[in-house]
Amino acid sequence: MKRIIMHIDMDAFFASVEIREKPWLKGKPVAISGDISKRSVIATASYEARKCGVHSAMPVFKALKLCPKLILIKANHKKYEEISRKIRKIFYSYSPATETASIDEAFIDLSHRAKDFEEARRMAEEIKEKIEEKFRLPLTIGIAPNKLLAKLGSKLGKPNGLKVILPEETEPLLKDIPVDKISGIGQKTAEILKNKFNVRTLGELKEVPLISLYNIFKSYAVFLHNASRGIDHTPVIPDYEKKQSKSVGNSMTFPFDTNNFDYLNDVLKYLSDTVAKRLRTSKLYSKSVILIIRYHDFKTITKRKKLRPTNTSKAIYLTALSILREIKTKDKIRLIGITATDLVNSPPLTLFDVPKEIKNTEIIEKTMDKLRVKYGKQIVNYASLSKNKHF
Ligand code: TTP
Ligand code: MG
Repeated sequence: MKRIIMHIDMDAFFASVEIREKPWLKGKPVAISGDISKRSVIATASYEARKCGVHSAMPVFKALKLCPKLILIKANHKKYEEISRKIRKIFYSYSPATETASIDEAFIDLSHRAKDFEEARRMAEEIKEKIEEKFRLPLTIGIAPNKLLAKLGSKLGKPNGLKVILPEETEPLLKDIPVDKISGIGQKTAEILKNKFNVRTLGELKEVPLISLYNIFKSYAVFLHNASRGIDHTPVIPDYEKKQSKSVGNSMTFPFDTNNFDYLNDVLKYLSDTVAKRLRTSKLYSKSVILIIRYHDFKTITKRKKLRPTNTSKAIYLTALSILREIKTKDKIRLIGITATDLVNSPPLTLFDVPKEIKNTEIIEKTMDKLRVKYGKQIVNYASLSKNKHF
Protein backbone atom coordinates (compact mmCIF):
# COMPACT_ATOMS: atom_id res chain seq x y z
CA MET A 1 0.00 0.00 0.00
CA LYS A 2 1.21 3.51 -0.80
CA ARG A 3 1.81 5.45 2.39
CA ILE A 4 1.73 9.13 3.29
CA ILE A 5 3.89 9.88 6.31
CA MET A 6 4.34 13.25 8.00
CA HIS A 7 7.33 14.14 10.19
CA ILE A 8 7.08 17.18 12.43
CA ASP A 9 10.13 18.64 14.14
CA MET A 10 10.22 21.82 16.20
CA ASP A 11 12.95 24.29 15.21
CA ALA A 12 15.72 24.85 17.79
CA PHE A 13 13.12 23.66 20.28
CA PHE A 14 14.55 24.56 23.71
CA ALA A 15 15.97 27.83 22.39
CA SER A 16 12.70 28.80 20.69
CA VAL A 17 10.80 28.28 23.94
CA GLU A 18 13.17 30.60 25.81
CA ILE A 19 13.13 33.20 23.04
CA ARG A 20 9.32 33.11 23.02
CA GLU A 21 9.34 34.04 26.69
CA LYS A 22 12.10 36.64 26.44
CA PRO A 23 11.34 38.48 23.19
CA TRP A 24 14.44 40.65 23.47
CA LEU A 25 16.44 37.50 22.59
CA LYS A 26 14.84 37.31 19.14
CA GLY A 27 17.45 37.47 16.38
CA LYS A 28 20.31 36.97 18.84
CA PRO A 29 22.69 34.01 19.14
CA VAL A 30 21.18 31.99 21.98
CA ALA A 31 22.21 28.58 23.32
CA ILE A 32 20.69 26.33 25.94
CA SER A 33 22.71 24.06 28.17
CA GLY A 34 22.02 21.87 31.18
CA ASP A 35 24.19 24.03 33.28
CA ILE A 36 25.78 27.26 32.16
CA SER A 37 29.26 26.49 33.42
CA LYS A 38 32.00 26.32 30.84
CA ARG A 39 32.40 22.58 31.36
CA SER A 40 28.85 21.86 30.27
CA VAL A 41 27.65 21.08 26.72
CA ILE A 42 25.19 22.86 24.46
CA ALA A 43 21.72 21.23 24.24
CA THR A 44 20.68 23.38 21.32
CA ALA A 45 21.34 26.74 19.72
CA SER A 46 19.23 29.32 17.91
CA TYR A 47 19.76 29.50 14.15
CA GLU A 48 21.67 32.79 14.64
CA ALA A 49 24.12 30.97 16.94
CA ARG A 50 24.36 28.10 14.45
CA LYS A 51 25.66 30.59 11.87
CA CYS A 52 28.85 30.86 13.95
CA GLY A 53 29.14 27.07 14.11
CA VAL A 54 27.56 26.49 17.51
CA HIS A 55 25.65 23.20 17.68
CA SER A 56 24.16 20.59 20.03
CA ALA A 57 26.66 18.57 22.09
CA MET A 58 29.41 21.20 21.66
CA PRO A 59 31.21 22.09 24.91
CA VAL A 60 30.17 25.50 26.20
CA PHE A 61 33.74 26.82 26.30
CA LYS A 62 34.16 26.03 22.60
CA ALA A 63 30.82 27.64 21.72
CA LEU A 64 31.86 30.81 23.57
CA LYS A 65 35.13 30.88 21.69
CA LEU A 66 33.30 30.62 18.34
CA CYS A 67 30.63 33.09 19.36
CA PRO A 68 31.70 35.48 22.16
CA LYS A 69 28.28 37.20 22.06
CA LEU A 70 26.47 33.93 22.70
CA ILE A 71 23.68 34.24 25.28
CA LEU A 72 23.59 31.11 27.41
CA ILE A 73 20.40 30.01 29.12
CA LYS A 74 19.98 27.15 31.54
CA ALA A 75 17.66 24.40 30.31
CA ASN A 76 14.27 23.96 31.96
CA HIS A 77 13.33 20.42 31.01
CA LYS A 78 10.06 20.39 32.91
CA LYS A 79 8.80 23.32 30.90
CA TYR A 80 9.85 21.74 27.57
CA GLU A 81 8.19 18.42 28.48
CA GLU A 82 4.98 20.24 29.34
CA ILE A 83 4.90 22.14 26.02
CA SER A 84 5.77 18.95 24.15
CA ARG A 85 2.79 17.17 25.73
CA LYS A 86 0.43 19.98 24.78
CA ILE A 87 1.66 20.14 21.19
CA ARG A 88 1.24 16.37 20.87
CA LYS A 89 -2.51 16.77 21.42
CA ILE A 90 -2.74 18.69 18.15
CA PHE A 91 -1.09 15.77 16.33
CA TYR A 92 -3.51 13.27 17.85
CA SER A 93 -6.43 15.33 16.58
CA TYR A 94 -5.22 14.65 13.02
CA SER A 95 -4.60 10.95 13.48
CA PRO A 96 -4.26 8.58 16.43
CA ALA A 97 -1.54 6.91 14.35
CA THR A 98 1.00 9.32 15.83
CA GLU A 99 4.39 8.17 17.03
CA THR A 100 6.24 10.49 19.36
CA ALA A 101 9.87 10.14 18.30
CA SER A 102 11.46 12.55 20.77
CA ILE A 103 10.62 15.58 22.88
CA ASP A 104 10.15 17.73 19.79
CA GLU A 105 9.34 15.40 16.93
CA ALA A 106 6.62 13.03 15.81
CA PHE A 107 5.58 10.93 12.85
CA ILE A 108 1.95 10.83 11.76
CA ASP A 109 0.72 8.13 9.40
CA LEU A 110 -1.78 9.92 7.18
CA SER A 111 -2.25 7.04 4.73
CA HIS A 112 -5.86 6.61 5.80
CA ARG A 113 -6.50 10.28 6.55
CA ALA A 114 -5.32 12.13 3.48
CA LYS A 115 -6.46 11.02 0.03
CA ASP A 116 -3.26 12.30 -1.57
CA PHE A 117 -0.09 14.29 -0.91
CA GLU A 118 -1.89 17.54 -1.73
CA GLU A 119 -4.37 16.97 1.07
CA ALA A 120 -1.53 16.01 3.42
CA ARG A 121 0.19 19.29 2.53
CA ARG A 122 -2.94 21.22 3.45
CA MET A 123 -3.05 19.41 6.79
CA ALA A 124 0.59 20.29 7.38
CA GLU A 125 -0.08 23.96 6.68
CA GLU A 126 -2.94 23.85 9.16
CA ILE A 127 -0.82 22.14 11.84
CA LYS A 128 1.91 24.72 11.36
CA GLU A 129 -0.55 27.58 11.68
CA LYS A 130 -2.13 26.11 14.79
CA ILE A 131 1.20 25.57 16.55
CA GLU A 132 2.57 28.94 15.53
CA GLU A 133 -0.59 30.66 16.69
CA LYS A 134 -1.20 28.76 19.92
CA PHE A 135 2.38 28.20 21.04
CA ARG A 136 4.29 30.88 19.12
CA LEU A 137 6.93 28.33 18.23
CA PRO A 138 8.52 27.61 14.83
CA LEU A 139 8.53 24.13 13.31
CA THR A 140 9.22 22.27 10.10
CA ILE A 141 7.22 19.49 8.50
CA GLY A 142 8.30 16.82 6.03
CA ILE A 143 5.82 14.69 4.06
CA ALA A 144 6.86 11.63 2.09
CA PRO A 145 6.00 8.00 1.32
CA ASN A 146 7.95 6.69 4.34
CA LYS A 147 9.52 7.69 7.66
CA LEU A 148 13.08 7.93 6.34
CA LEU A 149 12.11 10.38 3.59
CA ALA A 150 9.64 12.32 5.77
CA LYS A 151 12.43 12.92 8.27
CA LEU A 152 14.78 13.91 5.47
CA GLY A 153 12.06 16.29 4.24
CA SER A 154 11.82 18.10 7.55
CA LYS A 155 15.60 18.33 7.73
CA LEU A 156 15.79 19.83 4.24
CA GLY A 157 12.89 22.17 4.96
CA LYS A 158 14.41 23.69 8.11
CA PRO A 159 13.92 26.22 9.55
CA ASN A 160 10.23 27.10 9.54
CA GLY A 161 9.46 25.11 6.40
CA LEU A 162 7.31 22.49 4.77
CA LYS A 163 8.83 20.00 2.35
CA VAL A 164 6.92 17.37 0.44
CA ILE A 165 8.88 14.57 -1.24
CA LEU A 166 6.65 12.86 -3.78
CA PRO A 167 7.45 9.23 -4.70
CA GLU A 168 8.41 10.26 -8.24
CA GLU A 169 10.69 13.03 -6.95
CA THR A 170 12.68 10.76 -4.68
CA GLU A 171 15.33 9.49 -7.07
CA PRO A 172 16.40 12.83 -8.59
CA LEU A 173 16.27 14.49 -5.16
CA LEU A 174 18.44 11.92 -3.37
CA LYS A 175 21.09 11.92 -6.09
CA ASP A 176 23.06 14.93 -4.80
CA ILE A 177 22.21 14.77 -1.11
CA PRO A 178 25.17 14.12 1.24
CA VAL A 179 24.82 10.71 2.90
CA ASP A 180 24.85 12.12 6.43
CA LYS A 181 21.61 14.02 5.86
CA ILE A 182 19.90 10.67 6.37
CA SER A 183 18.90 9.96 9.95
CA GLY A 184 20.83 6.82 10.87
CA ILE A 185 23.95 7.71 8.86
CA GLY A 186 26.36 9.50 11.16
CA GLN A 187 29.69 11.22 10.72
CA LYS A 188 31.67 8.02 11.17
CA THR A 189 29.75 6.12 8.51
CA ALA A 190 30.03 9.11 6.17
CA GLU A 191 33.78 9.10 6.68
CA ILE A 192 34.11 5.36 6.00
CA LEU A 193 31.98 5.72 2.87
CA LYS A 194 34.22 8.56 1.67
CA ASN A 195 37.48 6.78 2.43
CA LYS A 196 36.58 3.27 1.26
CA PHE A 197 34.25 3.99 -1.64
CA ASN A 198 34.79 7.67 -2.50
CA VAL A 199 31.10 8.13 -1.77
CA ARG A 200 29.71 11.46 -0.58
CA THR A 201 26.16 11.53 -1.89
CA LEU A 202 23.23 9.12 -1.83
CA GLY A 203 23.45 8.87 -5.62
CA GLU A 204 27.03 7.67 -5.31
CA LEU A 205 26.09 5.31 -2.50
CA LYS A 206 23.44 3.74 -4.73
CA GLU A 207 26.13 2.68 -7.18
CA VAL A 208 28.09 0.66 -4.60
CA PRO A 209 27.23 -3.05 -4.86
CA LEU A 210 25.51 -4.37 -1.78
CA ILE A 211 28.10 -7.07 -1.33
CA SER A 212 30.87 -4.45 -1.09
CA LEU A 213 28.89 -2.56 1.53
CA TYR A 214 28.25 -5.82 3.33
CA ASN A 215 31.96 -6.61 3.56
CA ILE A 216 32.51 -3.43 5.55
CA PHE A 217 29.22 -2.76 7.30
CA LYS A 218 27.73 -6.25 7.73
CA SER A 219 23.95 -6.13 8.25
CA TYR A 220 23.93 -2.32 8.46
CA ALA A 221 24.72 -2.53 4.73
CA VAL A 222 21.05 -3.30 4.07
CA PHE A 223 20.03 -0.05 5.67
CA LEU A 224 22.56 1.89 3.59
CA HIS A 225 21.52 0.13 0.38
CA ASN A 226 17.85 0.91 1.03
CA ALA A 227 18.47 4.45 2.28
CA SER A 228 20.32 5.38 -0.91
CA ARG A 229 17.14 4.43 -2.80
CA GLY A 230 14.78 6.11 -0.34
CA ILE A 231 13.37 2.73 0.69
CA ASP A 232 12.08 2.32 4.25
CA HIS A 233 9.36 -0.04 5.36
CA THR A 234 9.40 0.72 9.09
CA PRO A 235 5.90 1.39 10.34
CA VAL A 236 4.70 4.33 12.39
CA ILE A 237 4.09 2.76 15.78
CA PRO A 238 1.29 4.76 17.42
CA ASP A 239 1.92 5.91 20.98
CA TYR A 240 -1.22 4.14 22.21
CA GLU A 241 0.13 0.85 20.89
CA LYS A 242 3.49 1.36 22.58
CA LYS A 243 1.84 2.08 25.92
CA GLN A 244 -0.29 -1.02 26.03
CA SER A 245 2.03 -3.29 24.11
CA LYS A 246 2.02 -6.88 25.22
CA SER A 247 5.14 -7.56 23.30
CA VAL A 248 8.07 -5.75 21.76
CA GLY A 249 9.72 -7.05 18.62
CA ASN A 250 12.01 -6.24 15.78
CA SER A 251 12.93 -8.12 12.63
CA MET A 252 15.19 -7.83 9.65
CA THR A 253 14.61 -8.92 6.07
CA PHE A 254 17.85 -9.67 4.30
CA PRO A 255 18.47 -8.48 0.76
CA PHE A 256 19.78 -11.98 0.01
CA ASP A 257 18.71 -15.31 1.53
CA THR A 258 21.34 -16.67 3.87
CA ASN A 259 22.18 -19.41 6.35
CA ASN A 260 25.55 -17.96 7.34
CA PHE A 261 25.65 -18.52 11.09
CA ASP A 262 28.05 -15.68 11.90
CA TYR A 263 25.86 -13.23 10.07
CA LEU A 264 22.68 -14.49 11.74
CA ASN A 265 24.44 -14.36 15.09
CA ASP A 266 25.37 -10.70 14.55
CA VAL A 267 21.83 -9.86 13.47
CA LEU A 268 20.44 -11.56 16.59
CA LYS A 269 22.74 -9.48 18.78
CA TYR A 270 21.67 -6.31 17.06
CA LEU A 271 17.96 -7.15 17.19
CA SER A 272 18.17 -8.21 20.86
CA ASP A 273 19.79 -4.93 21.71
CA THR A 274 17.08 -2.88 19.98
CA VAL A 275 14.28 -4.94 21.57
CA ALA A 276 15.81 -4.84 25.06
CA LYS A 277 16.45 -1.12 24.76
CA ARG A 278 12.73 -0.56 24.07
CA LEU A 279 11.84 -2.72 27.09
CA ARG A 280 14.18 -0.71 29.30
CA THR A 281 12.74 2.56 28.03
CA SER A 282 9.23 1.36 28.92
CA LYS A 283 10.45 -0.17 32.19
CA LEU A 284 9.13 -3.59 31.12
CA TYR A 285 10.57 -7.08 31.64
CA SER A 286 10.05 -10.03 29.34
CA LYS A 287 9.32 -13.59 30.45
CA SER A 288 9.42 -15.18 26.99
CA VAL A 289 11.37 -14.68 23.83
CA ILE A 290 10.01 -15.71 20.44
CA LEU A 291 12.31 -16.27 17.49
CA ILE A 292 10.71 -15.88 14.07
CA ILE A 293 12.36 -17.34 11.00
CA ARG A 294 11.04 -16.90 7.49
CA TYR A 295 12.72 -19.09 4.92
CA HIS A 296 13.48 -18.25 1.29
CA ASP A 297 10.22 -19.94 0.28
CA PHE A 298 8.27 -17.84 2.84
CA LYS A 299 7.72 -20.83 5.11
CA THR A 300 7.72 -19.27 8.57
CA ILE A 301 8.41 -20.86 11.91
CA THR A 302 8.23 -19.33 15.38
CA LYS A 303 9.62 -20.83 18.54
CA ARG A 304 9.21 -19.55 22.08
CA LYS A 305 11.41 -19.96 25.12
CA LYS A 306 10.79 -18.86 28.68
CA LEU A 307 13.37 -16.99 30.70
CA ARG A 308 13.76 -15.21 33.99
CA PRO A 309 12.02 -11.80 33.62
CA THR A 310 14.61 -9.57 32.06
CA ASN A 311 15.22 -6.54 29.91
CA THR A 312 18.92 -7.04 29.32
CA SER A 313 20.10 -7.30 25.72
CA LYS A 314 22.41 -10.13 26.74
CA ALA A 315 19.72 -12.41 28.20
CA ILE A 316 17.40 -11.86 25.24
CA TYR A 317 20.21 -12.48 22.77
CA LEU A 318 21.35 -15.70 24.51
CA THR A 319 17.79 -17.02 24.56
CA ALA A 320 17.24 -16.19 20.88
CA LEU A 321 20.58 -17.76 20.02
CA SER A 322 19.75 -20.96 21.87
CA ILE A 323 16.48 -21.22 19.92
CA LEU A 324 18.36 -20.68 16.66
CA ARG A 325 20.81 -23.44 17.62
CA GLU A 326 17.95 -25.82 18.48
CA ILE A 327 16.28 -25.18 15.14
CA LYS A 328 19.53 -26.27 13.42
CA THR A 329 18.52 -24.47 10.30
CA LYS A 330 20.13 -25.44 7.00
CA ASP A 331 17.72 -23.79 4.60
CA LYS A 332 18.37 -20.22 3.60
CA ILE A 333 16.54 -17.55 5.54
CA ARG A 334 15.05 -14.29 4.27
CA LEU A 335 13.89 -12.78 7.56
CA ILE A 336 14.70 -13.21 11.20
CA GLY A 337 12.88 -11.57 14.07
CA ILE A 338 12.87 -11.47 17.84
CA THR A 339 9.84 -10.71 19.98
CA ALA A 340 10.00 -10.24 23.72
CA THR A 341 6.64 -11.16 25.16
CA ASP A 342 4.87 -12.06 28.45
CA LEU A 343 5.78 -8.58 29.60
CA VAL A 344 5.65 -7.59 33.24
CA ASN A 345 6.23 -4.30 35.00
CA SER A 346 8.84 -5.41 37.48
CA PRO A 347 11.51 -8.03 37.94
CA PRO A 348 10.37 -10.78 40.35
CA LEU A 349 13.47 -10.94 42.51
CA THR A 350 14.70 -8.38 44.95
CA LEU A 351 18.00 -6.82 44.08
CA PHE A 352 19.77 -9.05 46.60
CA ASP A 353 18.56 -12.25 44.96
CA VAL A 354 19.83 -11.30 41.55
CA PRO A 355 23.03 -13.13 40.67
CA LYS A 356 26.00 -10.77 40.51
CA GLU A 357 26.62 -11.35 36.83
CA ILE A 358 23.08 -10.35 35.91
CA LYS A 359 23.28 -7.32 38.15
CA ASN A 360 26.48 -6.26 36.39
CA THR A 361 24.92 -6.73 32.96
CA GLU A 362 21.98 -4.57 34.01
CA ILE A 363 24.29 -1.84 35.24
CA ILE A 364 26.37 -1.96 32.06
CA GLU A 365 23.35 -1.81 29.76
CA LYS A 366 21.69 1.00 31.69
CA THR A 367 24.93 2.95 31.40
CA MET A 368 25.00 2.20 27.66
CA ASP A 369 21.43 3.54 27.33
CA LYS A 370 22.39 6.74 29.11
CA LEU A 371 25.48 7.23 26.96
CA ARG A 372 23.46 6.63 23.79
CA VAL A 373 20.81 9.13 24.80
CA LYS A 374 23.44 11.69 25.61
CA TYR A 375 25.98 11.17 22.84
CA GLY A 376 24.15 9.23 20.10
CA LYS A 377 23.55 5.59 19.22
CA GLN A 378 27.06 4.82 18.04
CA ILE A 379 28.97 6.04 21.07
CA VAL A 380 29.08 2.59 22.67
CA ASN A 381 28.46 -0.97 21.51
CA TYR A 382 29.30 -4.58 22.26
CA ALA A 383 32.87 -5.43 21.32
CA SER A 384 31.69 -8.27 19.09
CA LEU A 385 29.41 -5.94 17.13
CA SER A 386 31.72 -2.98 17.20
CA LYS A 387 33.89 -4.54 14.50
CA ASN A 388 31.00 -3.50 12.22
CA LYS A 389 30.62 -0.22 14.09
CA HIS A 390 27.17 0.16 12.63
CA PHE A 391 24.86 -2.20 14.47
P1 TTP B 1 16.56 18.49 17.81
O1 TTP B 1 15.21 18.42 17.17
O2 TTP B 1 17.60 17.55 17.33
O3 TTP B 1 17.15 19.96 17.65
P2 TTP B 1 16.44 21.35 17.72
O4 TTP B 1 14.95 21.24 17.80
O5 TTP B 1 17.06 22.15 18.80
O6 TTP B 1 16.86 22.01 16.35
P3 TTP B 1 16.35 21.64 14.88
O7 TTP B 1 15.38 20.52 15.00
O8 TTP B 1 15.73 22.90 14.36
O9 TTP B 1 17.58 21.27 14.13
O10 TTP B 1 16.42 18.28 19.38
C1 TTP B 1 15.29 18.75 20.11
C2 TTP B 1 15.73 19.23 21.47
O11 TTP B 1 16.40 18.19 22.18
C3 TTP B 1 16.69 20.38 21.42
O12 TTP B 1 16.04 21.65 21.34
C4 TTP B 1 17.48 20.22 22.68
C5 TTP B 1 17.47 18.72 22.96
N1 TTP B 1 18.77 18.14 22.57
C6 TTP B 1 19.74 17.95 23.57
O13 TTP B 1 19.50 18.24 24.74
N2 TTP B 1 20.95 17.42 23.21
C7 TTP B 1 21.26 17.09 21.91
O14 TTP B 1 22.40 16.63 21.64
C8 TTP B 1 20.26 17.28 20.91
C9 TTP B 1 20.56 16.93 19.47
C10 TTP B 1 19.05 17.81 21.28
MG1 MG C 1 13.92 19.96 16.51
